[in-house]
Amino acid sequence: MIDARELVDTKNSTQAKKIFGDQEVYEQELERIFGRCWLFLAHECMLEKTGDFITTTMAEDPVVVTRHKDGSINAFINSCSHRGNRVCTADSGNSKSFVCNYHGWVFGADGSLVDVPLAETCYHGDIDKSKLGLPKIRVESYRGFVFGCFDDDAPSLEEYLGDWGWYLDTFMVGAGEGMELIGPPMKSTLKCNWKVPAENFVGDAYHVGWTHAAALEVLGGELGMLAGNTAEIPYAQLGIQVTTRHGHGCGIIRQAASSIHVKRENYDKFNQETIPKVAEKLGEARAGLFDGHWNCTTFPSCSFLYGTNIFKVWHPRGPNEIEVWSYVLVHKGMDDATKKEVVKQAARSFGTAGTLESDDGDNMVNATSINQGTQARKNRMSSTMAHDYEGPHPEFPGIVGASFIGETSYRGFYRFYQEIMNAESWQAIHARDDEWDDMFENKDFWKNKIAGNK
Ligand code: UNU
Ligand code: FES
Ligand code: FE
Repeated sequence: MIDARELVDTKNSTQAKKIFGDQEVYEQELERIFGRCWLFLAHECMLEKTGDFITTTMAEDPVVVTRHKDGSINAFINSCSHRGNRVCTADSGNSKSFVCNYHGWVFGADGSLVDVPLAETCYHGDIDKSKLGLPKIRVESYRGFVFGCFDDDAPSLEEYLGDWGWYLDTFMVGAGEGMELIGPPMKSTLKCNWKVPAENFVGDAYHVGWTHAAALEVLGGELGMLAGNTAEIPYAQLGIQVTTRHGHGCGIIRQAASSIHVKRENYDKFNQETIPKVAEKLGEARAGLFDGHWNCTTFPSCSFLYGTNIFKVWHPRGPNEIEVWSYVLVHKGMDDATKKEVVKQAARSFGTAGTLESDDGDNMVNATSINQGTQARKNRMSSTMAHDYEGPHPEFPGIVGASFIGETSYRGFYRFYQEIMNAESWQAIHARDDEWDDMFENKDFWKNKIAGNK
């Protein structure tokens, strides 16, 4: 077992370069992170009717997710209890049952074993189907987003999200009718470690003006001014960064939701009409964030850009490879023309062949491989930006950084990474609920800043 305090130094905000490629680190992540956290599976809109199913993976384990006739959503590992072959080979569909391709065992939508060929003649009736169902994975939904968890000791999904739910509600509840995900997902493979895009989405607005400079110059829009990092910009007034108890977090650039859409009339109109509804439902603090552009990661590997509305899951495939699954987020209350506009704009920027997607892919792949050089991997990386410019905020939950460009949410992501990599159990994590934010030492940062602004 690796002591994660070597991998992450929370005091000096550094990480060992080897966290991006080391096999032993990766094996520990599979058990301690992917084996114990809530992982995104699907949206309920993909499982509306009895018998609807999708297949996905939780880390490297293939999983079937189904809508059962009692209305419940079920998930189980896509592996037959006879000799282990897949019981479902489709990406999605509607079916009463799943028949293993190898010897023909038949499973119901709740994973129960319902039929075994030659049960009377060749098993001589001596087989107890009730004991051979597919073991169920915990499934819970938050605002229609369905997650699964292998660990019975994990907190409920709502507790796991914690303060992060307050932020998610801005768009998942604020607009009134909820959100949905447009699939099937665009899929691609990247030769990178899963944490490189996860940390990028949780907290990297720093790269936007540099990595995406050429794209932003072409696009113009509200973020055009970031291109090249040369314009005089009141960075501290344009947004915030957030981290929460279990590593989830975001960066929010105010009034920039549609900034990288080329065609945006419908979406802008939707946003302006919706802001007063958000204020009424949730109050002014969140109404003020509704037309922001958000980069987000729900720990460990579910990331999205609200505004651009791409929603991504980084499925690990070894320490040096991921599958990227990209969906598009839309509001249920949008009319079809607006939904279509949003889907097109999300795909052209951050779909598999998106313009900004390919800017990022190059960085993801290189950061992974160069950090694994025989000598390089002995060194460390840093995430220290603005480490005194953050703290608890009177309006916004979690720990809040002073600008959208900072590394508060990087630090929070790796703080929790260290904690869960070392924790024996979820009980050990709960025991630290009151002290989790000790590393963010400037407790009066916002109090002083707000007093100073008055
Ligand atoms: O590349 C990103 N994560 C990004 C791009 C974030 C905000 C705006 C544009
Ligand atoms: Fe950030 Fe080099 S400047 S990785
Ligand atoms: Fe990017």
